[in-house]
Amino acid sequence: MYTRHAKYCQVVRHQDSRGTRYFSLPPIILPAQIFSLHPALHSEPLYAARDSTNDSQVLQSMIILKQPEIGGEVPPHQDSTFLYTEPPSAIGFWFALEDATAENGCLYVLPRSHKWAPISKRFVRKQDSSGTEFAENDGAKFPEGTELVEEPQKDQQIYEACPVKAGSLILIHGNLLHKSGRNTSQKSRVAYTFHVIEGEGKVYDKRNWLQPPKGGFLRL
Ligand SMILES: O=C(O)CCC(=O)C(=O)O
Repeated sequence: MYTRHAKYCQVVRHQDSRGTRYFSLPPIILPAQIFSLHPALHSEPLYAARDSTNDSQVLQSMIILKQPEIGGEVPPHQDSTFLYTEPPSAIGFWFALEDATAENGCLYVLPRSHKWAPISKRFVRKQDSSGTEFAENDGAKFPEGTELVEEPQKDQQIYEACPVKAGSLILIHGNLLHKSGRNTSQKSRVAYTFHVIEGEGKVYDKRNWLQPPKGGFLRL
């Protein structure tokens, strides 16, 4: 296993003895140190994968298929808006199952936005049970100890493409603004993603649109 680093995310690729380059699908136990020690993470430990004692829990998992020519875009968002804990702790694990390029709809991120972009909204169930809505977030807007690390950079909205090879993993901080483009190519783009939250010392909000099954979320 080796790692490749970028300003805003970290990519891990796996190669087994037969030369295939795909992660096995969960359950996977990721070596936490790989995600926590590199300077690309701005010298702060990546909080959700920091160690195995924080009662990490796996929430939704999805296969996201963008079909050739018609695969749609995903608008800019922050994952902690959708998977809110108090304080925020969500982190996305995004695995490319096929090469992802700017042409077939790879991820785009707003570099360093996790340093200044607060979780100002939350996606919640409506109180009358008639559906879901965005609500103001009156709770913590950054993970514990990382509040207002940088001044807000609202005028810097230049997203960077994150093209990766099949088998790569991109870790997405819950505050990081990211999106993905349309698939305008002849090639499909398939990704597998799931999200992890910390259980210890964090409260998974009862208003969140996604609620745990009986017995709670899967524990890592
Ligand atoms: O795969 C995509 O196109 C978008 C994925 C994404 O935004 C996410 O997993 O949070």
